[in-house]
Amino acid sequence: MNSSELFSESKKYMPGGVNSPVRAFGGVGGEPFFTARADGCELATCDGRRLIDMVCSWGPAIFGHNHPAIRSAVAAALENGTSFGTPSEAELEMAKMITEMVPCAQMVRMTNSGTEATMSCVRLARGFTGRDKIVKFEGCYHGHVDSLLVRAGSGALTFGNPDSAGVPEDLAKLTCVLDFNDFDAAEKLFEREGGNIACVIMEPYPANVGLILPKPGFLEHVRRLCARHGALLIFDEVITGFRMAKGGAQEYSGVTPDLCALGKIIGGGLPVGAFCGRAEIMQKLAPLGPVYQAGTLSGNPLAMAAGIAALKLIRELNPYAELEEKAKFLVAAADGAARRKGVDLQIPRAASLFSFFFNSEEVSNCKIAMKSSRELYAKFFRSCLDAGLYFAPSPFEICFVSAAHTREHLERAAEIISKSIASL
Ligand code: KE4
Repeated sequence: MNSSELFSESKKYMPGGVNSPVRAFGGVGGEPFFTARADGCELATCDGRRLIDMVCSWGPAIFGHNHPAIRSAVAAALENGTSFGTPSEAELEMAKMITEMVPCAQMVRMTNSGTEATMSCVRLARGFTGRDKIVKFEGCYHGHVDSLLVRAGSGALTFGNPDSAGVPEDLAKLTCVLDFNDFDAAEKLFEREGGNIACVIMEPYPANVGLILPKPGFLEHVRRLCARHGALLIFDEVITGFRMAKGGAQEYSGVTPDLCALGKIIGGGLPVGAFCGRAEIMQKLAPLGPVYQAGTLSGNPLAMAAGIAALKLIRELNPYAELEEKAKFLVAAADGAARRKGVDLQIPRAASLFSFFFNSEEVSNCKIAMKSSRELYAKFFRSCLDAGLYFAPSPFEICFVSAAHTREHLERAAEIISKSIASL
């Protein structure tokens, strides 16, 4: 079957025909393609097309798809079975690597997704502080956790339900929402509620409304407010972890949180999340402490093998300077084309992360991001896709480059980007 046939059949069995909403192309219109296989920076679709992939499975494929080192590590682990439900050596190796590479990590707990990781961080912060209120920033997406699906980003924003149905009002009211980069609002909230706040959870570089850059001093400001009022600072580094630098956004910014959620890259493409932080906090977790958290497949041997192989590649290749140069090259191509065309296009970039806002205003928070033209993004997306370049099917996501994007891929991508912008 081709993608269209697969999609219409899939819609009979899966809501929207997908297992995750953003994949349905609702943010850009049209029908999604189905992928048959992925190698390096290319996707082979069920329609016989080969696409240059700028989504990279939403972040995990930092070394490209189907990397031989990751594939062989999983194959070797498979010889020993798929799941034990007991402690295994690979979990120890993964925990050691994370504690060595992530500045805040003194102890680690593995999960099966980023959502589980952020959910566990919030519960742990509430258990550690004995407080109920939590703080997040509008547009930040932390997975589909009830208490965090409040003015959330990513697919929640794309589909116009940043406050998801099914979240009880009595729960949502414990979540205070601030505008990102609003120093005064954060200060005033803590003056009013400081003693009741268990934690602030934030994407240090929000990447689920498109990319928003923290203003100079903002991360430090939030860090100081938390310390002053006895609240924990949680960095959701599911995207930025191991993506911006070996030590993620906390290395890149120099700001160290109390807890950190991880995912994506640490799974090497298999389902993995993790959370980590100060030992005195992590030791509140069962079986040592009163905060319960668990998972049948947490630390799964195949997922550990894939993640360990990915982290070994990071140690060996240190890809960050190269990834940043690739991002700069594509940003420059898009910026030049937009100026020649006379179209308003903001392209924020930090390390190798970047996104496109068709907007005349610099985007410093979610409200400004929402003023961006969805129509122009959809036209840009479709034009690129028709020419063989796949960007995220939503204006509220970001672009991911990989170590597998060659000079030829980048030059082809730049050419497609330029022509697509010229055609708007
Ligand atoms: P998962 O539960 O999807 O593994 O992770 C949730 C999550 C948590 N925190 C951040 C900062 C995230 O970006 C995510 C998930 N990212 C989205 C894309 N922006 C995953 C793609 C999807 O939902 O299909």
